Amino acid sequence: MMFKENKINQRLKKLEQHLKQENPILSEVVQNFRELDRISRRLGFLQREESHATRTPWWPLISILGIYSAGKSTFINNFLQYDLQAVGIQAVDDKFSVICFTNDNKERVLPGLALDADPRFPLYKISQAIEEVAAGQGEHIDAYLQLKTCPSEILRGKILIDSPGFDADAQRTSTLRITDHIIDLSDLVLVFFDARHPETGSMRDTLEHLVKTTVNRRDSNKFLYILNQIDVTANEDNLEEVFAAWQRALAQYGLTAGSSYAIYNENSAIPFENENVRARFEGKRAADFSAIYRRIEQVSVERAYRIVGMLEQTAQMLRQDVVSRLQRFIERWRRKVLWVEGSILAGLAAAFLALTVWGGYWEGISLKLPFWDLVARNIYIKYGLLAILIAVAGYVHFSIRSWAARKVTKKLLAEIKDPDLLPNHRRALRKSSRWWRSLFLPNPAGWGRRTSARMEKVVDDSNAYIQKLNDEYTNPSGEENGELSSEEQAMEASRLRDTLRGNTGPCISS
Ligand SMILES: Nc1nc2c(ncn2[C@@H]2O[C@H](COP(=O)(O)OP(=O)(O)O)[C@@H](O)[C@H]2O)c(=O)[nH]1
Ligand SMILES: [Mg+2]
Repeated sequence: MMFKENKINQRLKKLEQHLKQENPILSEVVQNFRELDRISRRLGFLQREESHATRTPWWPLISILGIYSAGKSTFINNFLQYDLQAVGIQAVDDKFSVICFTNDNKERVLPGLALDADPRFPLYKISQAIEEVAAGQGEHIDAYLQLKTCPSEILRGKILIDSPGFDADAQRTSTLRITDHIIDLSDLVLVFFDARHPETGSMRDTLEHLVKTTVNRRDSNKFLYILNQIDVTANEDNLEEVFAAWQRALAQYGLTAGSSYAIYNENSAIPFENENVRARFEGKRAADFSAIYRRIEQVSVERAYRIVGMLEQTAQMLRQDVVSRLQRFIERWRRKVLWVEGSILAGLAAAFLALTVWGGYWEGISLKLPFWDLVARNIYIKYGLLAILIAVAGYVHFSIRSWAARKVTKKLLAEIKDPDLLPNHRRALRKSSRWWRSLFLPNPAGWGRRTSARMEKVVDDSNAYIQKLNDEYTNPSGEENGELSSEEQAMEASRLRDTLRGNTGPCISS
């Protein structure tokens, strides 16, 4: 049956190859995830086709949301330096486009189904989520989503999502559901507004669904609010007014966190009449664009740290949560079985004693049972009775074992917070309490000193990866990276550590 196992193996191999080009450190991390997979399978925690690696989103996800015609697609084309997205089309024809890198040298469009069915992509099983909020819409997944591949080098190691506006009423619920889902999964969310109407009704929808629902999030600093098309304010030269009006509109919905920017697209911009104004606008545009691009680059770095963090957390979870729960299980289970069986034996002994005393079969300290001679003399009866006794005792013993295992399992499973992992925990508990496993084995099934050492090594490795990532990204000597002062670097490094510690990132659950 080895060939079946290869499916997940192949997938991990592909991932490894892909990451080798993008980020060699992460491709080593895949190896460690494999090691954790092996350990987890021996513990019974993972099935053959499951992997901890598929629970990790490997590519940073940057989504571009906002109202229709705010210039989202134009921005993406400009960012990619590639004419990928149709610009200025009707909202009705518009879909969410998940944009991934390809080295095929030509772009390709795949139906939404490709995204729904592949756990490597961020929108895996999105149709289920849609079905929950809009019955019947889940099967029309292709009407909402598409996968686009693009050979732009700038895209390497990232996934972008371009989104439609919120105009079409019929598809509203599903569109909003997908939007929420995408926001949850994203590492960075660019919310686009346009300076042509910074506070009018057309923006209310966007404000309500993007701003109001997101201000209280823990990850609210992943939102960048972008006022686009500010070139339209050039001729009246009232950028400050328009910007202030926009900020007020955002504040009205409670937005205080996150950063805001003002930009425009040079190629789509209306001509500037005044040279001074033009210079000012170009300055503003250049500054804000580079700030936005820097955040986008930063996201890849953060994601690398987060993946390594995820590796360590998975190892810790296995050790502290899975293995220690199994150990507690075994202890409690053993105690329960011994206690129940002890009580039964004590009860039987007491009953026997009481009956024999009452029957007057005791002569001093020796017991004279009337039928004992018969039993002792005939070996058939003797061994027959013994066999029956053993069978009954065995039956009772194994019934008690499995009853106690069920009881203890139920108690321990109630502690588990993540319902997705319940079947895994249950399977591991079951594996450690199979009938052939002695009650007195100190370790859970699949766990021992060697496995423990292997796990230790994964934790050590993940610390080493952090060091490597630090060397690669923070560059303490500051020789090559002249942009950051040492103070900024220290801040950057501490921000990365916070990201690593605080946020496990979105999970693709399979
Ligand atoms: N004046 C001006 N027009 C823009 C700018 N960015 C995009 N546009 C135009 O706005 C229209 C809508 O752009 P598009 O990218 O399709 O918007 P989307 O619906 O948000 O994807 C197109 O006709 C673009 O040429 C900008 O910065 N300034
Ligand atoms: Mg568009």
